[in-house]
Amino acid sequence: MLNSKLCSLLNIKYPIIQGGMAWVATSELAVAVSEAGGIGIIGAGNAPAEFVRNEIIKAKSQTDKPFGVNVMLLSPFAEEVMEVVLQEKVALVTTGAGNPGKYIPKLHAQGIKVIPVVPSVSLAKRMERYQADAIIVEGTEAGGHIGELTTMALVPQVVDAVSIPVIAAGGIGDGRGLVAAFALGAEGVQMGTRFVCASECIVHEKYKVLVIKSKDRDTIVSGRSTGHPVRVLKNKLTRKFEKLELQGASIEDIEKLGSGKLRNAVVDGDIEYGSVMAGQIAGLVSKVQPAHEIIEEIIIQAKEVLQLLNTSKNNMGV
Ligand code: TUI
Repeated sequence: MLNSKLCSLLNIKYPIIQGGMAWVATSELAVAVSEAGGIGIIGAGNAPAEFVRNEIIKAKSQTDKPFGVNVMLLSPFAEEVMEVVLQEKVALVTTGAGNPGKYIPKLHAQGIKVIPVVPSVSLAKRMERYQADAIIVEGTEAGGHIGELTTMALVPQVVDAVSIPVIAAGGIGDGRGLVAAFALGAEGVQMGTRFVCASECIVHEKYKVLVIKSKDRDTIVSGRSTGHPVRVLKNKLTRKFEKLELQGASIEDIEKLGSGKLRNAVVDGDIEYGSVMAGQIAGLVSKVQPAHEIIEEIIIQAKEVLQLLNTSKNNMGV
């Protein structure tokens, strides 16, 4: 089961994609995940194209394994970043926060696989029509910019609606989540929050500690009123956001409070007034460990769960 269509599509050992988190997912993390048998992703976020090129060159110098780049389509540099990934011919492009349809023919012409992240059935179907190689279906449990539906409800609906491989994301952090995703019809998972706490991840130590300390109800969605809802860990910034949104502040004022705040948390370790993006699974993340250990642990647990489900004691009376 674990050797799925996603593994053959991307030429990887395990069906695990690392989330392309802005500022967080640098070449260091991407290389570590790809070396461990998943596929690492460099998150372009709002970074200028030459910054992304440099990260790609760094990753190429450190691994022969395939890796990808996530292009955040709300970025003012999205067009230029696409040019860079075309020139550098990375193995995979994932996209977030928009419709990458117009870029797909050019990416395919360079042999680059394209896997958009979508939050709904209609977008998944549209991406299939645009010839996407697979689709990452992200539930609202995820960290960062999110849609409304849960992974549990959305994944099987997308699986029924498209023929391309579906990868589940949002709320997945261990082997149980991996098996659950396959039960819903997925061919793989994307995980972000668990990899935030990889030793190789460059986020500030304080960010990792906050994720590790956090419990089930410690994330909140801010920015619903701006049309860009973002899941983050609760802190002084989110309390300020809540107040502003309650007071009916303008979208411009609220966006001003949000912009640049992710960098403050990730790079400077400002976990009080920075934006500490994380998914609902943060409460499950208990330690910092190397990416290869995270992946091995998940695969071992997934195999144990599968075995357990196969035993007669647990056959749900059938
Ligand atoms: O993109 C993400 N997660 C992100 S991007 C990000 S950076 C950012 N920061 C502040 C505000 C906005 C972005 C942090 N986290 N996940 C994938 C994802 N894509 N979730 C939802 C979507 C999405 C939404 C609308 C994909 C396509 C879409 O299409 C709309 C349309 O029809 O064009």
